[in-house]
Amino acid sequence: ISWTPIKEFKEILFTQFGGIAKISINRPQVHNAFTPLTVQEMIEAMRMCQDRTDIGVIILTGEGGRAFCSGGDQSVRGHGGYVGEDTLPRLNVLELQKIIRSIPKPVIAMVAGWAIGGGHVLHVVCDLSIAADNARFGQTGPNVGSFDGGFGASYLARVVGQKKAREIWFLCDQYDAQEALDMGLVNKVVPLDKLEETTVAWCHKILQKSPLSLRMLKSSFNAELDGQAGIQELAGNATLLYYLSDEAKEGREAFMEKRQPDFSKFPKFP
Ligand code: 2NE
Repeated sequence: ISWTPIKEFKEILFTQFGGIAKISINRPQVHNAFTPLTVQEMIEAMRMCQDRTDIGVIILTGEGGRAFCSGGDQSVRGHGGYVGEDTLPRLNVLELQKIIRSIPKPVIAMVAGWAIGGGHVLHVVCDLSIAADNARFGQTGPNVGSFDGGFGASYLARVVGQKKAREIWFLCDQYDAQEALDMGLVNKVVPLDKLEETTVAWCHKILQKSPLSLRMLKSSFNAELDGQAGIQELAGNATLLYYLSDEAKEGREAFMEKRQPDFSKFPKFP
C-alpha cells in the first residue's frame, strides 16, 4: 500500500491511498501521546477530509506498531490542562472527538499496541475499530488525576454496557485484543502484520457503498444518542437531501425570479 502525503504536519502524518485518508499520530517515542499541537493538527486534517469530495473513509492510527495512542502527554500538563506553545491550557481533544463523531464519513480506528487514557477514548468515538493482536486497551484517568466524563464515559457505556464501562474506569485495568473483541469494544482482531491490509480492505468495501446512505446512517446512529445536537446533525443531512431536489430548487428559483413558487407539480408522497 503506497500512501501519498496530503499535507506536512509536525506531530501527525496525513496521507491518502485512493479514497482513503490516513491520519497517524507520529510521536512513537511517547507511545503517541498527544499535545495541543497534535490535536490541532488532527482537527485540521479531519476538516480537510470532510471537505475533500474524493475522500470517502478515514483511518485514525498511530505510528510505530507499539501504540495507537497513550492519551494526553503528561509532560505538557500544567495548571488547568495541557499547555500548548501559546501557553494556554487548551487541549481541544473534546472538539476532536466531536468532529470524529460528526464528520459525515466513516472513521476507522486502526489499533496496534496501546490505546490508553484519552487515546482509548479516541478509538471509542471512531465508527469502527480494528485491532492488532498486540493491542491493549484501558483508561488510566483515576491513576493520573484525570477523567473523561463525556463520550469517554457515556458512549463507552453504550458500547460495552454500564457495568463493564464502570469497571474499565474504576479499576483502570488493561484488556487485551481478545477481551476487547469479547466485550464489543472492537470489531475485529487480526495479526499485527495484517492490520493495515485488513483495514484497507474494509475501507474499500465501504467505498463501494452509497456515500449519502453512509452519511445518513452515521448521523442516524448519532441522533439516537446525542440529543438535540444529534437531531440537528441528522436534520442538516435531511436539508442537504432536500436541497438536491427540484422541489426545493423551485422555491429558490421563484424567489430569485420574483414570482410565486409553483409547488403544485410535486407529488405529495404517501
Ligand atoms: C501506555 C503505558 C501503559 C505503556 O507502558 P510501557 O511500560 O510499555 O511504556 P513506558 O515506558 O511507560 O512508555 C514509553 C515512553 O513513553 C512515555 C513514557 O513516559 C516513556 O518515556 P521514557 O521513560 O522512555 O522517556 N509515555 C507514555 N505515555 C505517555 C503519556 N501519556 N504522556 C507522556 N509520556 C508518555 C504507559 O506508558 C502509560 O501508562 N502511559 C500513560 C497513560 C496515561 O495515563 N495517559 C493519560 C491519561 S489522561 C488523558 O489522556 C486525558 C483525559 O483523561 C481526559 C482528557 C484528555 C486526556
